[in-house]
Amino acid sequence: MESLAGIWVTVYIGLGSNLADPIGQIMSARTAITQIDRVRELAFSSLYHSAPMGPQDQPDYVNAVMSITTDLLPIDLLRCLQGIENDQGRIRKEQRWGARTLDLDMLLYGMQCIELPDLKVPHPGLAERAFVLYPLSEISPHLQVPGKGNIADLLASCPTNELKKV
Ligand code: A4P
Ligand code: MG
Repeated sequence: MESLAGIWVTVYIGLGSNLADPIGQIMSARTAITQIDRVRELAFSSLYHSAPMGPQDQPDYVNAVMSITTDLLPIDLLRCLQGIENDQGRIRKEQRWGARTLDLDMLLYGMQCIELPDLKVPHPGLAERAFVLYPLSEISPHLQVPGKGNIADLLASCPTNELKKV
């Protein structure tokens, strides 16, 4: 695996699950992420129950956000995260935003803006999603989101959507 030759970056990852013991899925994913070579955990938010965004005929989600530091390149880290999704029984269906055992989204990679076919960073939905913004601000209350402004302002204009701490 390539690395950025000693430049360690702070990366934020959104975790979500609404199938097959969501809390257990999130905790297993946390362990798996910390076991990736060249990754160290910095912080992990509370777990939150959230109503589904997208199709409503699916269970509620459990969401959390973690920060890590790594010198993996963004695309290599994405492949590692997708490997963990697959290991935890993720099945990709046609339906957009359908139920899943585990979803790992790369929310931020340092202050970089990335526009690759397979990777958009900051994650495109970040600024509108209560289930991302609340846990993100919990672990990083002064965060600046590239191209979007500071987290406190984003939070102030985002309804809680009945988000509840587990
Ligand atoms: N991709 C591009 N940028 C990224 C990034 N920053 N992080 C590409 C991760 N992946 C990224 O993802 C589809 C493609 O996005 C991948 O091939 C990757 O290369 P996917 O995980 O296969 O599919 P998806 O997650 O269903 O699609 P999408 O559109 O990314 O959905 P989201 O935005 O992840 O939303 N409701 C609640 N309450 N809580 C949730 O967590 N999550 C979703 C999924 C829907 N409703 C939800 C929740
Ligand atoms: Mg996703």
